[in-house]
Amino acid sequence: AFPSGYEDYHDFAELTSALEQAAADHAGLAELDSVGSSVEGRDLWLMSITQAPAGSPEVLFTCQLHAREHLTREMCLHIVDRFTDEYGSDPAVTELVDSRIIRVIPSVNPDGAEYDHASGGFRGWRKNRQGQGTDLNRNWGHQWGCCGGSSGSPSSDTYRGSSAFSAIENQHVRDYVESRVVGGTQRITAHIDFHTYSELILWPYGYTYSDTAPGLTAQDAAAFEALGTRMADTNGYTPQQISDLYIADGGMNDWMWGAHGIYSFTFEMYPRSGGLNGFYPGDEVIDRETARNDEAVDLLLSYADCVPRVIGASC
Ligand code: 0X9
Ligand code: ZN
Repeated sequence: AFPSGYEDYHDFAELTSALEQAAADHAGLAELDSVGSSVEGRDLWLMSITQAPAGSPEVLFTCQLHAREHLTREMCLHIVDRFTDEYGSDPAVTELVDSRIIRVIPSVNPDGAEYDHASGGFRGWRKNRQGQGTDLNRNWGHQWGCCGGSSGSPSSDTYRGSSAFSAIENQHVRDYVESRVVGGTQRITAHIDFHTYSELILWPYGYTYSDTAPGLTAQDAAAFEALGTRMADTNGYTPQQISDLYIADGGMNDWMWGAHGIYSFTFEMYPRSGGLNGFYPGDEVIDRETARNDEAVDLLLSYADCVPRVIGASC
């Protein structure tokens, strides 16, 4: 369990039961799988939700690459709950579930998360639990370690690992994403990686300040900006390219776009500002701050057939 004042957050056992219950309650609509095990042997859960024909556009939501960003696990659980519980009653949910394949990985870093809260307080832990820990958002294989946006010191909070994909958890998520290349086409077209905090919507690249780069044309950048801005209009976050924040190399969005052409965003959730405490809002904010992203999530799903449609381009 989480410490007092945080009881509504789900620890790993509670996450596992909640997902198993959702799958049992919604057989034929939601299916629970694991993409592999963490360093310490916890399942990296994957919930798939759909009533759409095979071959429909797939959208991936990932949460908690960073251990202490506990609100993001609740965000992914909220997505699971909404697209299962509201199917057949909420018309927007129903239409999306009937036409999209929704994939949710609620915790990419379950070992780090458990370590963060297991003592009864919070440790401010960010990385996974492999050796001194690797920053799972600096370990992806597109321009890994290229540009001063990560650290080569194992003790650093932004340690990039010994090589791209040295982190076990990233290997499993990478293999899963690669498995969605079917007949030469990547089925996943769009993605949100949830983080906390700062209330931002971010898009590639993170490794360079340039707005365009190899594999990122002016039209691609315009589509990212247009959809990022449309989503930000719904939740009040600030939309910007990742590197407008700071240079980060080896980030998940860069690989998802650079290696797979997936329109991949980072959402930095509530709060807008704060120190270390910003990672630990009480559980009373969970409902409000997860529901806050409903419209943005729906917008991404609705454009998943062809994201460039957002700027009037075709696919
Ligand atoms: O630095 C990060 O990894 C993210 N911020 S956080 O405070 N949650 O650590 C920003 C990530 C930007 N995204 C990529 N570089 N892909
Ligand atoms: Zn983060």
